[in-house]
Amino acid sequence: MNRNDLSVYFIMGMANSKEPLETLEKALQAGITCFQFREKGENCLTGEAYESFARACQNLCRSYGVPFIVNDDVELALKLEADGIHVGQDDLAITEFRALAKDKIIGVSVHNEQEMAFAVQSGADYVGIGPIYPTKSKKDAKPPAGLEFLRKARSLYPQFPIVGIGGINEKNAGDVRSSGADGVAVISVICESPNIENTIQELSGEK
Ligand code: TZP
Ligand code: ICP
Ligand code: MG
Repeated sequence: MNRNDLSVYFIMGMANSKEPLETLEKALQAGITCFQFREKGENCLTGEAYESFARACQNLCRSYGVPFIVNDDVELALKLEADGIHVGQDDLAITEFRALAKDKIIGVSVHNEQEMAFAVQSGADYVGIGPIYPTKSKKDAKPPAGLEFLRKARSLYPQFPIVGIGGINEKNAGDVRSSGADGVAVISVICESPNIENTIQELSGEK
């Protein structure tokens, strides 16, 4: 994958926005470089509604030429021919997904050197490191880890695509980048922004 695709990586599901498709379109217009469909939590969609919401997000991403990544649900990723999948440590083994989807992007959440080494060896295309800062968007998130492991990961893997996640906003995004991340993965700072265009410019380091 192109490391630039991680620059401003927007993640969203129904739970994160009152008007999710409008929010996604504004974010695409403003220049997000990657999107992850993450339909989780209480009252999340299931069945046909889930699939058609996913397709609507995918169609928007397509029209802006932005990669559409599915969180966790390998079956959905394959059915929709998504551009990739993002998995956690307790989800399907990376090698199994690779066997099913040779050309797809595979992202993996990692929290320490051991998990990172395993993801890299297994053929992941990028890793997500976090939560860097406290987050309200993931109930079962691990305690915030700060920038230390991110710096370490970058020093161990100078070229490997890495995105930081968790509590990232306009003010701290620069610190995440200068600690080695190719980009920032965010939910709430975009979903709750009164000015999505401005927020995305600031996240991208252009402002
Ligand atoms: N994984 C680690 S933190 C997180 C996920 C999915 C949530 C990030 O959301 P926010 O609102 O940008 O902190
Ligand atoms: N990193 C990314 C990019 N996405 C996630 N859902 C996660 C970590 C937990
Ligand atoms: Mg998971």
